[in-house]
Amino acid sequence: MIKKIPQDKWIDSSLALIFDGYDFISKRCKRYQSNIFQTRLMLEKTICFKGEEAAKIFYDKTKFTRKNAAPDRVKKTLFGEKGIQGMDGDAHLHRKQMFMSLMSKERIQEVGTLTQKQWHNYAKKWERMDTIVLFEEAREVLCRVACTWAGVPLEESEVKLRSQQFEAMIAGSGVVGPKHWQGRKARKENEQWIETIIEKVRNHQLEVPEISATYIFANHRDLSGELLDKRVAAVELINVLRPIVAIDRYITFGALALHEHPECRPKLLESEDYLRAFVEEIRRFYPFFPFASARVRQDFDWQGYHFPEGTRVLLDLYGTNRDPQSWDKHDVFYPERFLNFSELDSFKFIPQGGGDYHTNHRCPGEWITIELLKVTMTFLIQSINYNVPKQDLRINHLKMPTVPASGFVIKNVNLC
Ligand code: HEM
Ligand code: MYR
Repeated sequence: MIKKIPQDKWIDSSLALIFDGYDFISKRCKRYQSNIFQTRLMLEKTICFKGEEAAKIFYDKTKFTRKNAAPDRVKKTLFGEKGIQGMDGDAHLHRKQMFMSLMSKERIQEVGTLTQKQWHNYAKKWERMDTIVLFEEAREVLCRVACTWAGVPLEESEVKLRSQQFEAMIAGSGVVGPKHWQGRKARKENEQWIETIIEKVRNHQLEVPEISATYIFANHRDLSGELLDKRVAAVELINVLRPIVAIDRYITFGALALHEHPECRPKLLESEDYLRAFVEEIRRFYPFFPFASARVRQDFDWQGYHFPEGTRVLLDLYGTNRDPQSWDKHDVFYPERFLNFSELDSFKFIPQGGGDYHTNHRCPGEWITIELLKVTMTFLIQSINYNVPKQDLRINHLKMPTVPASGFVIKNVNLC
């Protein structure tokens, strides 16, 4: 028997999404006593669901497609157009391989080492500064790291502009109003910059290392043997640069976690396993990527509910990571939970998506994210002393994406 999916009573809930932010899906799941409900977003019927079982079906490629799944406003800011996020089938597998080829152990270690060096350079500068906003500094550090690692030349005079452009694309994706339009503008300008670099590599005006993303993407051929359109190559290269810069938010959350849980500090230095667990708990606990979107490929039934072809579906990533049905003490920051956690095939821990890296849309940058967080937490504990003055550290859940209000201010920095 087909069960009726609980329906949100409003004609359109787009405004509610903006007002409820990260808690939009969880709040309604609670209201309807259900892990699934139907609503209208941007005037379109949308099924929202959360939890481990929902994530398992969401990553079944026979049931869902990514074509035309992301909202236009997200494509115009965060993702770009005609990039990997909207691809399916063999074309997606082939494009995904291009990203996965960057993720060898050596290359990940390299991005970690670059980050370590940049933190030390910045710390020397901080010793002469009165007040440091970690979120803003991390953005620049990561922009330098991302460009160096990916083979994108970055003039010293450009660092601020480019890091701000990446931030604008990220910050503009989940909001309405001027910030959103700044995000669109930043994407246009950033794409032009990267397109020129792709062109220069192709006509040998610019030499970049053969292992770099810039070289690999500029020379990548699609399944028909054609080079990527230069705009698409730029969109994909930005899909490497921008998310590395986006780690600035996790870093800021990580610094907050260290501040609020000082008892973790000695354990972090003693044990590599604890460090990893702490980093995983940062990714589970703090709100970052709220939902993933897809469309129903063809009609099917799941747990007695009917999913009609073409319907947009949102999977609540944040709500799944904090789902009380999957997690003890779901609302408590408790790194120990990850000491005995097997991530393999887990659909309950999905901060960067779920399923298989090669064949599905799971984030190929998870290892880089983990490595840079490990390096940064170690740096904050081992390499500098600092004070944390009184400030507004609240995390506004209505803002997507969010970060502690003050950006995490530190003072009196000394290199140890
Ligand atoms: C996909 C989150 C860092 C590159 C994704 C997805 C999420 C995500 C939720 C989509 C999963 C889905 O659609 O099912 C994050 C977060 C990051 C991060 C929170 C932390 C800053 C990175 C990094 C890189 C990266 C460092 C690259 C160096 C990508 C790409 C995709 C993706 C290319 C598209 C994959 C596909 O469609 O097959 N990420 N990511 N991300 N991420 Fe990340
Ligand atoms: C990246 O740059 O790809 C990494 C993380 C960015 C997170 C930004 C959160 C965006 C909020 C709205 C997205 C809604 C997707 C359906």
